[in-house]
Amino acid sequence: MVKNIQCLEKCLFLKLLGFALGKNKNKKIRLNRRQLLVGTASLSAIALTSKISNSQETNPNNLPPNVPEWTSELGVGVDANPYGMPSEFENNVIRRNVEWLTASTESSVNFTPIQDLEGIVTPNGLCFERHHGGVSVINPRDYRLMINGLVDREMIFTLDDLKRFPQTNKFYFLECAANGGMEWKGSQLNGCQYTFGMVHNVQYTGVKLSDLILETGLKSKAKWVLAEGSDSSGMTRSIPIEKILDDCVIAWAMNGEALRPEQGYPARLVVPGWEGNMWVKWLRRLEFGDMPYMTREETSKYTDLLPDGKARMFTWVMDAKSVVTSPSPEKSILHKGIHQLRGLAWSGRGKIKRVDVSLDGGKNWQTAKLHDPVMSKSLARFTLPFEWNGQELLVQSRAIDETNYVQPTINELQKLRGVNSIYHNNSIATWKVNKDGTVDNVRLG
Ligand SMILES: Nc1nc2c(c(=O)[nH]1)N[C@H]1C(S)=C(S)[C@@H](COP(=O)(O)O)O[C@H]1N2
Ligand SMILES: [Mo]
Repeated sequence: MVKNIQCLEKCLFLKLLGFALGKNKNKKIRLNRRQLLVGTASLSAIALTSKISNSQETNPNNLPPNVPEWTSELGVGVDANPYGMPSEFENNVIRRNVEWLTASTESSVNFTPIQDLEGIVTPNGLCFERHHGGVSVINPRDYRLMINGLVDREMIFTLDDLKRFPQTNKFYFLECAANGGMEWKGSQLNGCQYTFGMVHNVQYTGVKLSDLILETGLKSKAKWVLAEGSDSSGMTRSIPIEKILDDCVIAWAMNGEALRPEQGYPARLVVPGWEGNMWVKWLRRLEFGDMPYMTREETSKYTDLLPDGKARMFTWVMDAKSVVTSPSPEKSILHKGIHQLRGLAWSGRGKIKRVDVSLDGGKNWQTAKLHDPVMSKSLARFTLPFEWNGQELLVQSRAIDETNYVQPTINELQKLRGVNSIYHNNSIATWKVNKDGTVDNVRLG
């Protein structure tokens, strides 16, 4: 159990790579949809579900000029749903996990169904979850945040204390550093959700740490902060003081309501633009110190083994990245003619400046439309109309952020970092639209 928890993120993906290598000993790793469906129960279940929803037949009695059945009877009353749920016809829009990637459900991950979402806000119930020791259940009356170490006054805050400070309300994306980790060596998972879905974007309400610190005071020697979670995983990370004082937030609400238990109820750390692992949930303590604490999560984990045997560490920022969410492996093209290509782009360094889209595997590029609002360290929505007449397409998107950083190809990334990494794969993905309109995750070159 302990071993499972400790090596999960690495094991998960190594297991997955092993799976691919085992099946393709002498070939380049290139699994197609058919092979994956044969190999995995969870993916076939998804194919089945989408088949069911696609095959729901139209009832001609409900079509004009007839009076549809829902008009001739009373609707459901206001007492039916004290807390509203999506339409029953949207039951395919759910978080999903990959069973054979999962050591145990308590130390696991599921994925946001980004292919089914519009705009830039992730609904609370669809935000991917990543926890190393399950979801803690905390009565907010028993919640305390302790601040100790190199401060003038060590203090303990209740949740109500935190809510009396000036508040901030900002949108930020959170991306797990392992998002797309399975795709380092070759295309593996045939889904937008599985290859890009460890990201969510919500509006956080909370108190800026720079405001909270005015209360405790800070010793001049304080250079680092240890953030500690109160869940069974004892998640701990070191964060440099410059970042803490710049834009870090202790949040108690997301998208207007209290944090969901999965997201760290009643309070979590928000570390805008930096890897998800640092956004400590169920936050119980901040210790100010003069050195990084070198915890497991920043030494053995969340470091990248490079080709020369050295490892990169403290790889905090999430570099610019984008994905076409439709068409995508889950979003086939169903008819010929004009379509709206849709996608998401984000950067941990600031605002997205431009997104380019290619339909021919990167030979020609067009500039997509970026939709307002485009905010710093938040998902941005892009669209591009295109015409499809039954031809094969190789769809790609490339994000450029306000620092002029350009999202790399996988070949460029592998040249720098080799193929042993799990974390920080922000490379351009390729979706191959087949002649029948189905779409596959492929690797070019
Ligand atoms: N206390 C605690 N904080 C945690 C974790 C955890 O297991 N325990 N997981 C981290 C990881 S690896 C990620 S990617 C994000 C996921 O946040 P989410 O579950 O809100 O998507 O939380 C981080 N914070
Ligand atoms: Mo993560």
